[in-house]
Amino acid sequence: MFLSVDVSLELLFVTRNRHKFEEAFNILLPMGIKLKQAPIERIEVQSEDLSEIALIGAKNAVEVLKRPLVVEDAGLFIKSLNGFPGPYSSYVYKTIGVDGILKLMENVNDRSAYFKSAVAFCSPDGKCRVFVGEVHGEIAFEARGSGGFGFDPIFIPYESDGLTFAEMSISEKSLLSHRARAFREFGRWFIVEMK
Ligand code: ITT
Repeated sequence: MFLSVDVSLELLFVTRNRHKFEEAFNILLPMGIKLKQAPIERIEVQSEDLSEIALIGAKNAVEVLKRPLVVEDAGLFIKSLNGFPGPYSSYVYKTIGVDGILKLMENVNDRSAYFKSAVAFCSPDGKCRVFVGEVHGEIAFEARGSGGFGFDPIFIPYESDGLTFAEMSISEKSLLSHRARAFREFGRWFIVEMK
């Protein structure tokens, strides 16, 4: 689908994760905001709070890049594992991965979980804001699908008729995802702010 929008607002997204970038790009473009990827490493402080992690990352990045930008911190929170891997999702994905999570969930009946995204915006004049989004669902019993990234093959959002995120197209995922909810909220605010 082609939408004719006047793309007049440009903004950096500091991330090395091309999947996150692609999702966010497609969410914001129809709102008239064009993201550019700044694939540099961001500062990731140790915290339980994704908003704090994203905000400190954005404050640090704006000092270096001196341009308006966003940083996103996201994670998967599994109820029966007391919220694990949560803020440690990136490290857990790289170490034990999807199979490791499925192993931890063997014989666990309560499979409820949610993804959360915190998007932090900062501009060089010192203005910063954080926007959050969540999607609730369940951990699958086995990995399914080849789309997406990270824990997508084992996450079934409640609103999806049983499909995992990895079985959806990027636009289907973005109808429901934590990232889409946080970035859309950011976009609505940013458009008004930039007028
Ligand atoms: P940057 O720090 O460079 O932005 P990252 O991949 O490390 O990239 P995060 O710390 O925000 O970014 O991501 C945490 C991990 O959580 C990510 O690597 C995935 O394993 C998982 N994750 C986050 N959002 C996800 C999504 O939409 N689908 C599947 N897994 C996701």
